[in-house]
Amino acid sequence: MQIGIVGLPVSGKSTLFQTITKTHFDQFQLAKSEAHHAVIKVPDERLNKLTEIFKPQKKTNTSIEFVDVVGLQKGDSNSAQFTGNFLSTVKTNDALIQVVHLFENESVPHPSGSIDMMRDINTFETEFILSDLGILEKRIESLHKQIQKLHDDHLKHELALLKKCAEILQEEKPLREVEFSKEEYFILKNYQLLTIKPMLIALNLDENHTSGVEKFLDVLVRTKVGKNTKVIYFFGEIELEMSDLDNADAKDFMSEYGIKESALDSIIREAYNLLGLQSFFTVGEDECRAWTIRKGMNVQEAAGVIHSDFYNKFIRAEVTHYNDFITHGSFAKAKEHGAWLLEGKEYIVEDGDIISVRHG
Ligand SMILES: Nc1nc2c(ncn2[C@@H]2O[C@H](COP(=O)(O)OP(=O)(O)OP(=O)(O)O)[C@@H](O)[C@H]2O)c(=O)[nH]1
Ligand SMILES: [Mg+2]
Repeated sequence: MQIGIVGLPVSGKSTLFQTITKTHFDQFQLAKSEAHHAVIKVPDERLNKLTEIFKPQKKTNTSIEFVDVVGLQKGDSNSAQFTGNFLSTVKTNDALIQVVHLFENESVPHPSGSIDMMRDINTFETEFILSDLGILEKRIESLHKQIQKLHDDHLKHELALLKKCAEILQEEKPLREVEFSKEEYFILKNYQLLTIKPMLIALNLDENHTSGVEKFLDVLVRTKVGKNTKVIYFFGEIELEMSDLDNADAKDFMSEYGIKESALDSIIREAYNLLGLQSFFTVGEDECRAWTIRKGMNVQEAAGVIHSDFYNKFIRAEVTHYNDFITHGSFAKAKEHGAWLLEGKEYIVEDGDIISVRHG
């Protein structure tokens, strides 16, 4: 899974990127015009606990790749200028985090001269909408021409869909809020549209906001947050300072500032929600591992994520939920209590299942 961090100039994108990836940029890296990539391990207390119990040789978390997307032109940000470089880096992400500049910092004033959450979010949305409209209109034109020659039903169907999307965008509505069928998504995927991507709005606050955050959230939730959009907030500067501390010190630091959840934790939680993801585990003496899959996948599909052979030669799967395993203390005890089950391929995996695949 790849998540792109986007936003207007000096909103705190690189600050957030460094915080969640525990990296530190020097001036040279900050000025670089390419995107920065980093893969982070998704922290999971349950995996830690399983590792304590099984003492495997290896522990493997699932991972998320974050991209600090650069390429927005600095200076006049009344209208953000999307360069080709920016667009090509954004297009490939599964979801986007939009950072919004709400911190007051005299040495880093907001490029537009004032702090205004709704203005910034709307500016950004408008640019995304215009970019998508540009792509769709070009394709609609060429489809018209093709259909005149070919009279192909698939193309007609596609044309109707693209026209519907263009109309929605013209009403200034992002496509992520629209309910599409599976087939429609499949067609639209080819166009790598921006407004169809799930969006996490991340409000970058300063220490004066540690109480009263609700004020910002209320406004947003009432006016802006439709389907496939979530809002989180973080304290860019404070959390960057904190990112070097070990867990215990970081907890103290957070409670000192009244910060309830770190940026990384809230981003992972909401990104999983937005993308409809969940984790399951495999355990053993050689490795304890967390795997990420989409909600609704059956156990044969989940087995295929581990290895394609497990999918092809799937027989059954032993399934015990993490909570039951912890409650009963072992698979044998879980089995006595009916919490260890042998499931067929139709079984729908639940978040936290511990799975062992039996295959041919
Ligand atoms: N006081 C304060 N300063 C912040 C905060 N977040 C970022 N800054 C400062 O704002 C400046 C810009 O932050 P960056 O993270 O580089 O912003 P960016 O969005 O990556 O900027 P560009 O990539 O240049 O568009 C830096 O000097 C940060 O130290 C914050 O929460 N509080
Ligand atoms: Mg930056």
